Amino acid sequence: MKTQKRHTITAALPYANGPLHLGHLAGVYVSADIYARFLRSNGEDVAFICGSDEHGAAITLRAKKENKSPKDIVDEYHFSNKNIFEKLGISFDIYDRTSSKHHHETAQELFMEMDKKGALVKKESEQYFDEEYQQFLADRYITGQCPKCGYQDAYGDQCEKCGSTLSSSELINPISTLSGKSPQLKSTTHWYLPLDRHEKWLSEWIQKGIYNEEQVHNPENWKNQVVGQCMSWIKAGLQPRAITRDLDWGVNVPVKDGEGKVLYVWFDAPIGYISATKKWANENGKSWENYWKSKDTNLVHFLAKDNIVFHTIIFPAILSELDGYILPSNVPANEFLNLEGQKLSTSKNWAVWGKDYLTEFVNQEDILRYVLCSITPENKDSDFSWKDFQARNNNELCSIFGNFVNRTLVLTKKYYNGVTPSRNNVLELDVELLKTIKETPDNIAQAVRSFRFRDAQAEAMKLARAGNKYLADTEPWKLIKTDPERVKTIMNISLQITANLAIVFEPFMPKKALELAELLNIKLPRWGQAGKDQLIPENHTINEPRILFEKIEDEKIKKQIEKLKTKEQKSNKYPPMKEEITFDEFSKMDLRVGTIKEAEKIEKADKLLKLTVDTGIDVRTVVSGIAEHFKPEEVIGQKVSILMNLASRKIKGVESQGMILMAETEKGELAFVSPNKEIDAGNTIR
Ligand code: B3M
Ligand code: ZN
Repeated sequence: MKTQKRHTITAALPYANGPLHLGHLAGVYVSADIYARFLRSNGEDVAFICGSDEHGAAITLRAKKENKSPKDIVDEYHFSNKNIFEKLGISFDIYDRTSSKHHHETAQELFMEMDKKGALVKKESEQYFDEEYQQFLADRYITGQCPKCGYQDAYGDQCEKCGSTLSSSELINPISTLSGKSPQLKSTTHWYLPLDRHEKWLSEWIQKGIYNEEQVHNPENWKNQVVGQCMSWIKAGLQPRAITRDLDWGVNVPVKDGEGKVLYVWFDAPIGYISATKKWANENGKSWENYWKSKDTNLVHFLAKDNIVFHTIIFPAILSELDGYILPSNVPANEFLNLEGQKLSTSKNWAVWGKDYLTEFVNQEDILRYVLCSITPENKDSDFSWKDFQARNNNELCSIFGNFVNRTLVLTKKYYNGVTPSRNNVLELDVELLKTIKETPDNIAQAVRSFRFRDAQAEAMKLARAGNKYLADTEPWKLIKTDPERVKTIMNISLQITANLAIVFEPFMPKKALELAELLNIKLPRWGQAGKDQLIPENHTINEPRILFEKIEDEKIKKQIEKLKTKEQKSNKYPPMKEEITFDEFSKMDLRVGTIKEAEKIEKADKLLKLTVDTGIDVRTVVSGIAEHFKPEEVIGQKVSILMNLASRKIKGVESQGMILMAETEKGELAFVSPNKEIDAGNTIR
């Protein structure tokens, strides 16, 4: 395989609608960073591109929920996520944003280029429209019953219960999440990417690596699960895909009839890679086109498995219609990371947040990188557990790597006042070790280039292990009395291993690598120097020894596990607490004791009872969603708590005045909230 010297490396743009957790880091960014750092260290030309994905319904929904503007949301998370990446040493050359002007311009330009050459199809179709909000509803703005499994709260694009991909027109009883009412179908125009036209070449490209009659990648280097996902899409038949939306947040559609519409987020987001490259190139005196239009460039997209088809089918189809763009040579998607055996979930707060880690494990960023790399879900889902985290730190980083380095530095200091001793006659054992030093970088390089980051790091660790064993076997602390000449050789070789460890661990633990170089009093050498056994010359003086890795105590791990457990209880059992309100806000509610006088079913409404309630000051009708729990005759005479001054509303044609309070268990069972001694209707509750 020809080794390319120029690389465009992209990492999926995180949505700026929430904080980063370990799943994001292990799934995408740690792998991508190792790859980028390795290539840079090897002197290759790298553009490592990322940024915030700031469009789409994910953002506008979050904004609505928090009563903020989309701009507020993306500003908040853009900067906080950027900061987390920086602290973890993820070495993006640029961390851009898709809400920026230059991105909008690039996305519009490329859309127009495609539109002009007839690569898009304009089509009218019926879409759901919310009359009250005067707005067409993007998929995520519609919920309803899943036609496949019956789940009540499926989204317009997907059912989270059974995982089916849906279109909003398939939902049974669709409801607008804006008004809570059922939306109407209304006709609207959109632009489509006719994926059906691309099916044939995409299939050739994915399966055989052939594009434009040329072999551009070797399909054997692609992960099975990536090829598998692509082919199952292709086999199902590719359909035209709408690339515009009726929304007011996003990149405006820059052509006639485009008013009030924006580009679909999955159209503009990958173009974000291009606009970010342009910005970076401009600012650094480079030509962006070299990174996107040169056949000598190796384009690699890093992402997790839920983003595969966007990067292997949709974005390539877009690129193929644009002038001169290359396609990715690989899309080494990772699977998912679980947490303590359970699926990570942002909404259930079942996650370890990057921000929390950084504040609770100060100066231990590289430990996280090391552990996440060790458990990267490269070919199947994997699991993060705090116990395992602790074990990898204590048993591998401290007891092997740290122990070896520390002994080497301390003994050098003690025996030679920190001055590197000479190497004299070399024994069989030493020769073996020198061979390991020499072979290690090539083994790592090979693994990194084939996206086997776990293996790569394990290879680097093997060298530390070999060094540690060398000292344990030769016991220089004993030999120093009987054979001081031999000890010189041993310590010299140990220092060479230490220097090599600094180089080969740089892609994995960049801060520790620098610290190590500092301890050795050398400038961290580049990859090209790795494998050499004269990196530390005779008579070179090292710095004062210091411990490189600290043990993590049980107490600290216990705290983390407990923190997760409370999260679990909170998220699974009871809904989260609502926002704080003032006493004045509370006292606006007129709550009283009432007595149910009559009850009857409401036609065509399985859940509702029509109740006649004596409130002491009047007799009124209240519609209540309790019919699945109580028969009408069961509730007559029941004392209840009633919210009197709730604005009246029509429910299934019946005017309802007020609301009966019910206690609800986590299983959905209902109980009346009523006074525990005889109290007349009309008395207040406060
Ligand atoms: N914003 C990431 C996600 O699905 C999505 C990636 C865009 S990459 C162009 O969480
Ligand atoms: Zn379903």
